[in-house]
Parts: sequence; C-alpha cells; structure tokens
Amino acid sequence: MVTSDNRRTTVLNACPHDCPDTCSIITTVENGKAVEIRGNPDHPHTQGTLCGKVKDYLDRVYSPNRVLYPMRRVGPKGSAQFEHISWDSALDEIATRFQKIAEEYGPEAILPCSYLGHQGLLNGLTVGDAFFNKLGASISERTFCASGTSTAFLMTCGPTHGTDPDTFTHSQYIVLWGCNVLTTNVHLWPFIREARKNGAKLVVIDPVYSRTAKQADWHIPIRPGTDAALALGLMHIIIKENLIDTDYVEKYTVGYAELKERVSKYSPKLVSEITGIPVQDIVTLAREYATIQPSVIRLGVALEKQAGGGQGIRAICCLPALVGAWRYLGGGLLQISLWPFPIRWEVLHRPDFIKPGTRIINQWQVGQALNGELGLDPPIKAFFVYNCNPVTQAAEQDKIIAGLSRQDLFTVVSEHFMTDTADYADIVLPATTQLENWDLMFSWGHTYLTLNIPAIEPQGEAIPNTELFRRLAARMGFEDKCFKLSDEEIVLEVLDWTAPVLQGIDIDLLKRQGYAKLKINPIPHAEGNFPTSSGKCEFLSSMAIDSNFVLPAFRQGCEEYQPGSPVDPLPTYIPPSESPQTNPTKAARYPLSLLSAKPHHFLNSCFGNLSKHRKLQREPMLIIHPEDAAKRGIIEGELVRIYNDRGSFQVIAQVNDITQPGVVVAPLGYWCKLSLAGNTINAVTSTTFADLGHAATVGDSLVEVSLVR
Ligand SMILES: Nc1nc2c(c(=O)[nH]1)N[C@H]1C(S)=C(S)[C@@H](COP(=O)(O)OP(=O)(O)OC[C@H]3O[C@@H](n4cnc5c(=O)[nH]c(N)nc54)[C@H](O)[C@@H]3O)O[C@H]1N2
Ligand SMILES: Nc1nc2c(c(=O)[nH]1)N[C@H]1C(S)=C(S)[C@@H](COP(=O)(O)OP(=O)(O)OC[C@H]3O[C@@H](n4cnc5c(=O)[nH]c(N)nc54)[C@H](O)[C@@H]3O)O[C@H]1N2
Ligand code: SF4
Ligand SMILES: [Mo]
Repeated sequence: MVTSDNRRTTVLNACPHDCPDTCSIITTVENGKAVEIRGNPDHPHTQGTLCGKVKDYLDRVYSPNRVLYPMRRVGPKGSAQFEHISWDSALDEIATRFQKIAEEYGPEAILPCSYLGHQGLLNGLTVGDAFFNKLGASISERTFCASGTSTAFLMTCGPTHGTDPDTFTHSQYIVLWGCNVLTTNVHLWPFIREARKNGAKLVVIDPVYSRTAKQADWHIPIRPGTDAALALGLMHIIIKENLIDTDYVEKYTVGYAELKERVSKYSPKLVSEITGIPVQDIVTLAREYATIQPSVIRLGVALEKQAGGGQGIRAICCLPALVGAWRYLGGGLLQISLWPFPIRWEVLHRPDFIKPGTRIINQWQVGQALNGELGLDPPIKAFFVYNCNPVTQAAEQDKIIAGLSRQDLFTVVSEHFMTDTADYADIVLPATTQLENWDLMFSWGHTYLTLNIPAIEPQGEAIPNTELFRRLAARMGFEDKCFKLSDEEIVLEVLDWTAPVLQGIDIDLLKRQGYAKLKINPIPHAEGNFPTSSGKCEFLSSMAIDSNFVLPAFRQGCEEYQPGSPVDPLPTYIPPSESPQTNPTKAARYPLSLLSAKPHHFLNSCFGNLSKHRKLQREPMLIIHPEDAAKRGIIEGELVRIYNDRGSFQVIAQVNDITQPGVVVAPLGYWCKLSLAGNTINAVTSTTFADLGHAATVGDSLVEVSLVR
C-alpha cells in the first residue's frame, strides 16, 4: 500500500528501534518532506498505534542537531569540536589509517563496536561484519542484550518462537516475569487486556512496583537476582502436590527424575528466605500457575543481568512443560520471537572471511580493552562505532571515557547525533534514519516480517550503514560480490524465501502491505516437537556447555570458544554476586542493590537528547525507598550521589515505596553531557559476566547513596 497524488504520498515504514514491537508505520510525505508519521492500522499486532517515543519521530529526523556531514576533530578529544569535511576525505583518512595500523600492528588492532541501534536486517546487527571480517579486525562479541536469556531458552526449548503473542488473548493466567510491558513492549498490552476481559489473571514478578505491576491483579515483589530459587520452589510444590501433567512430562521432556531430585531441596520455607516472598504466596502461585490453563509466561531481559540470571531463565523455561501449558492455544512461554525468521545470517556476516583464531573481544569490556587493562597484543589502535553508544550503555563508563581519550587511538563514529561516544571521535560520519533508507525487519516481540521503504531523500550527506560499508570496502579494494550488492538486492538475499514459514510471502506482498505474518503453528508444542537435539523440552540439558559459550548469532558465526567452567545441566540457583545476603563485606560499605530500568520516554539512549522526550522523562533520577532515604537524611527532590569502587553519578532523589528497602532503581538512557555531574548509571555497574551467554551483571551492583551538599 503506497499511494500518492501530486502533492501527498504515503509510504510504508518500519520502526527500526531495538524494541520487541517493530511497528508498521505509515509516513505521509508532502513535496519531499515527511509531514506525518502514524501507526499502520492494518497491522494485526501493532494495530495502528505508535509509542510516545516514536510518534514524534519527525523531531528526530528533522532535528537541527542531526549529524548531516562527515566531520573531523579539530579540538582536544572529547571537546566536541569538529570541522565539516567531504566524504572523500573522510573515507581516505579512514582507509589510510586502517592500512597503516594493519601494517604496523596487524589488523586485529582495529576493533568494531556495534549493536542494535538499528534493528534492520540490512542496516542492523550484522551490517559491517563482512567488511571487518575481510579486514581481519578483532571480532566484537555482541552480548549487550538477550544473549544470556537466549542461551538459557535454547538449552531448554530450542530455537522456537514459543507462544505466539497474538494468541495471548486465549490465556487464562499470564505471568510477566521481570518484564515491564507497559514501558518496553506496549503492543503486547492490548492482547493481555483482551485476555483479562475473558477472565485471565495477570501476575507480575518484579522487585519493583513497576508501571505494569500497578496494573496487575497480583504483584509479587521478589528480591533481585533470586528468580531461579522461586522457579525451583514452584516446581518443588507442583511436583509434591502432584500438579504435573504426567503424560506431557513422560512423552515430551527429558530429565524429569533428575529435576525432581534437584528441586526437592527448594522447600517453600527456604525459597521464602531467599526471595523475600511469603511462603503462602509461593504456594498459591504454584497452585494457580499449574491448574489455571492456558497459562503463559512472558520473560523480560532484566533477569540475565544478574549473576545467576541464565540458570534462572532455564528454571523458568522448564515450568510450562512440567504443567503441560504448551498443550493449549495461548499457553507456554514467550522469550524472543526471533528464532523462526529464516534469516541467512551467513550471507550478512560472512564467517568464511574470518581467519581462524581471530581474537574476540566482548563489547561489555570495551573500557578495559581500550585502556589497556586486558593486556591485548596488539593493543587496540582503531575503534569504529556504529549502531551503538558504548559510553552511556556499557559498564565501567570511566574506563571507556579514559580509553577514548587516548591520543594514539583513532576513533570513527557513524551516528544521527553527537552522542557522548561521538564526542570522542576523530571522524564522525552521518547516518540516515529509516525514513531515508530501505530495510527489512524481523521482530523479537511478534511473528511478522516488516518492510521499510524510503519515504524521503537522505538528509544532508547522510548515508545508510549498508552504503557506508560499500564505500569503505571499495576504498580498501575489496572485490567480493557482497560488497557490491544494492540494498534491494540484499533484501532478496537475506532471507531463505523457500522456507515453509514464508510460504505465499514475497517482496511484492511486502511492498503492497508493509508486513506479512510468518506461517507458524499457533500451538507449536502441543505434542512436543521442540527443536532441541532430543526433540523434547530438556530439563536436563544436552547442550550443557561451558560458561564461555556464546551463541553464534551474537558472535558473528564464529563457533570457536575457549573452554571454561562447565554449566550445570540442570537448572540451579546461583545467588547474586553483589547483595547484602551474599556479599556482606561489600554490603558493609555499599548496602544498596542498584537496578536499572528501561526509560519510558527514551529507547536506550536514543531520544535522550530531544527536548520533548527529556521533558517527559524528567531529570535523571534515583528511586529510593522511604526507609533508606530516612536513614540517609534524603528527601524527595534532593541531589544525591550514587557510588561504589567503580565510580559515581549524581541524580535527583525520588523517595517512593514502589521499590523495596535495600533496592534503589535508576532509569537508563540519560546522556552524560546532559546529566548533572557528567556520568550516568553505567559509571557504577560491573562488566563481570553472568553465568550464561556473556551477559554482564549490570543489574547486580551494590552502591551507597548520599546527599550532595
Ligand atoms: N520505553 C522503552 N522501551 C524499551 C527499551 C527502552 O529503553 N525504553 N529498551 C528495549 C530493550 S533494548 C530491551 S532489552 C527491552 C527490555 O525490556 P524489559 O526486560 O521489560 O526491561 P527492563 O526494564 O530491563 O526490566 C523489566 C523489569 O524487570 C525488573 N527486574 C530487574 N531485576 C529483576 C530481577 O532480578 N528479577 C525480576 N523478576 N525482575 C527484575 C525491573 O524492575 C523491570 O521492571 O525493552 C525494550 N523496550
Ligand atoms: N546498566 C545497564 N546498561 C545497559 C542495560 C541495562 O539494563 N542496564 N541494557 C543493555 C541493553 S538490553 C541494550 S540492548 C544496550 C543498548 O545499547 P546501545 O545499542 O548502545 O543502544 P542505544 O543507546 O540505543 O544506541 C544506539 C545508537 O545507534 C544510533 N543509530 C540508530 N540508527 C542508526 C543507523 O542507522 N546508523 C548508525 N550508524 N547509527 C544509528 C543511535 O542514534 C544511538 O546513538 O544497552 C545495555 N546497557
Ligand atoms: S519504539 Fe517500539 S513501540 Fe515505539 S514505535 Fe518503535 S517498535 Fe513501536
Ligand atoms: Mo536490549
């Protein structure tokens, strides 16, 4: 559906943000200028609404602060003083510096850094991989998000879409487990609302009385990082009270006897002591969850950011099979719905270009890598950032800034805006927004493909990421065909169009309609059929692997990994690494657990610089319980400093009992240079890995808070 008259055209777009909803968008263009953006009412999942962040998207596209031309640094590093240069001189300088560094130190001295700032198959996660792999650069292991959750889910259920979110309307018992749907996954809410109209009960398990918890029938405040204990405790009760679906367990699961033995020690009393949840609530939750069917669990991403988050997710993923919830339409579990999209990742990231043994550097550890703490040989001499903003988003912020300040580091940043990271660049390159380029979007929150057609000409001299790497490849003399494909050719290459889930779907349909639903089974595991190696739900994991395992999708198809300590093949409880219960020495100095929350009006750090969004999100803040505030003489609205050995940041205190005593919460996404003391939450978080998938324990940090006088 693309219509036009002489003056007005409407074009079908897709929201490119790192959000599960991937909304289908209609953009109205008048005389070459986008004048309106709205949700596509025909899209069955996103149903014509856009979130508050993106309904003002044109403010982003036409912002006077957008980066529109290539620029070269003229002032000291970080001073944000730049001069406009031509694309030719920018590309020449990059190619020359890269060649010189490669000759002197070897190409591994060059480190790319990217994530899902753009989520499209063309311009997103893997754009640039072929280029950097051909160059022989160090590989950036991209585990900012969902790698721990996904590893755990795949170990248990295999790469399945799980419960189709469109079928949530049929659920009778919905558990949102560490997921703040009303902020982070808003288009799931109408399906939950419909289910509740049909009598469903909504349960939210969250340490915080979140926006979503406030709307629930039952909010269960849990101590952070103790979810595995709760899930094991629920299984203990379900087994003891014989509430299991014996037929389902016998036919479609592996390792029941071992699981039964494992959960036997997680009595309601012990679980209550660990989680802080009253015994009676644990028992009620187990009974209701097992007996009210169809029951469904929606997993968020926060859990993986705890020391034992991976095993916690493993334990939760066992629950639906134990009670037979997978038998029903609307029953089961939704992790991320990405898995059935027939994406030809190898076409995008070209693992065949990787020289065996090329070193892998995890993106959470970028601060340590840049400032020499990892003892890398060769050291990092060039850093190339696109689709991400490590200064605000990765942990150990002070180390990243120190690394980026190095005079001998050559940094290139491709961006829409002068972010905290871009300020430290030697060369800044202008990137298009999705209104200005092609893309094809998968979704990690629903099962529709969505096409993005350019609506307007690129602003200034901005180019899509695809074009950036075509130009760089040409400058470096790379001749392979993949560096010469046009965007429309890539659209045709990136999917296996013959896959059964794409039956009846082609590019013409996508151009007409903007979206197409994958042909998936709405009750995928009614009779087992789990895509694991046993074909069953694996309580006892056959993939039981070592703790350094990272899924190939997060490691650019490079399947080599260093053996580490083995992962328990049964779900288990690993306590938080930093909590008063498990680390009393540290807690004596830093007694409060710090959680980060996704900001309602920003998308990670995107929109954190736009005035409308900043006004709505309000000033950087910390939510602190009245008891903890009183102990420190803190009252609402005062400036406080949050600190530990890693660093500090300053925000305004919000004294509120939506959090528990001992737990403080700070929203993410504020920009350092727009914050009160030049730092944000990631100044105090840790890069230590959680138990699975090289997720970082950024949700597992002890801090102290004091008044700034
Ligand atoms: N508005 C908005 N939407 C977004 C984003 C955004 O920045 N802004 N970011 C997008 C991205 S990248 C992602 S990954 C998703 C994330 O989506 P979510 O997973 O929903 O987001 P979080 O805010 O990280 O965590 C959800 C809830 O988990 C709770 N929580 C924290 N620790 C624990 C714990 O130990 N146990 C339990 N049970 N709960 C815990 C938090 O209090 C929070 O309310 O959101 C996406 N959507
Ligand atoms: N403490 C703490 N830290 C966290 C988290 C947490 O919960 N707590 N959450 C983590 C999670 S879940 C995630 S997903 C990460 C997100 O971390 P990032 O991926 O770094 O997220 P953003 O801040 O959105 O940065 C994306 C950047 O890409 C730019 N961009 C957008 N489109 C394009 C494009 O087409 N081309 C180019 N070149 N650039 C573009 C945007 O302008 C933006 O500056 O943060 C992680 N960090
Ligand atoms: S950020 Fe998410 S909810 Fe908002 S428009 Fe984009 S996909 Fe939709
Ligand atoms: Mo994320």
